[in-house]
Amino acid sequence: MPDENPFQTLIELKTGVISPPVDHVIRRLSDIKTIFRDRDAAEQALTGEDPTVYEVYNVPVPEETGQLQHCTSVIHPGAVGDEYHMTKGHYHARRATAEIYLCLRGEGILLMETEDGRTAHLRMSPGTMSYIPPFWAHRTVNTGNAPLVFVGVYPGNAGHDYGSVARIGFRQRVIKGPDGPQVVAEEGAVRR
Ligand code: S6P
Ligand code: ZN
Repeated sequence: MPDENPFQTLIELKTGVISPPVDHVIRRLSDIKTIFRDRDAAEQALTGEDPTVYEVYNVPVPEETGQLQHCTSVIHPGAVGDEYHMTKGHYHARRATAEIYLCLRGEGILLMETEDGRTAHLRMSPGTMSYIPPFWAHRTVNTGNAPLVFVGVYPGNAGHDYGSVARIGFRQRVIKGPDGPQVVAEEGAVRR
């Protein structure tokens, strides 16, 4: 029997802010500095302010099979050394769960990889709807000068596994090249 009522939220397309107010996660550089390859540049940046790298607005939905989690992510423009601002990146804890990203604003690159070593990336711009299949880790990179704003929708029971990415790292990075953003293979061993 249905025990919930339909409901609706409103996304401000320019900022990604959802109303009425929902769970709001703020990731500052000090929280995620180890994900960038140029640790000196990260420490240098932290001698000044502690910039907000990205924010997530999560509509609260039960973490159960059958539900659909949905949220906006806002990655602020900027770089640490020659590497663009990006998310921590994760696998879903329940690996066999997919996700859709609908880009509302900005320019970016969605990096993906599997535990058996496959890699992929997709460009994001307003209107692109990217499909992250089950079993693919995902990290999003803002390669533009404006906030990268996108909607994510994924199964209610997916959960998040950050530990695997933190241990192993991503096999690809996005850096500033002479002709714009470049996707490069991570140097050296995969584990670090
Ligand atoms: C959740 C979805 C996004 C990310 C968000 C931040 O499954 O993929 O909402 O949570 O973009 O990235 P991260 O890697 O810090 O969770
Ligand atoms: Zn996800």
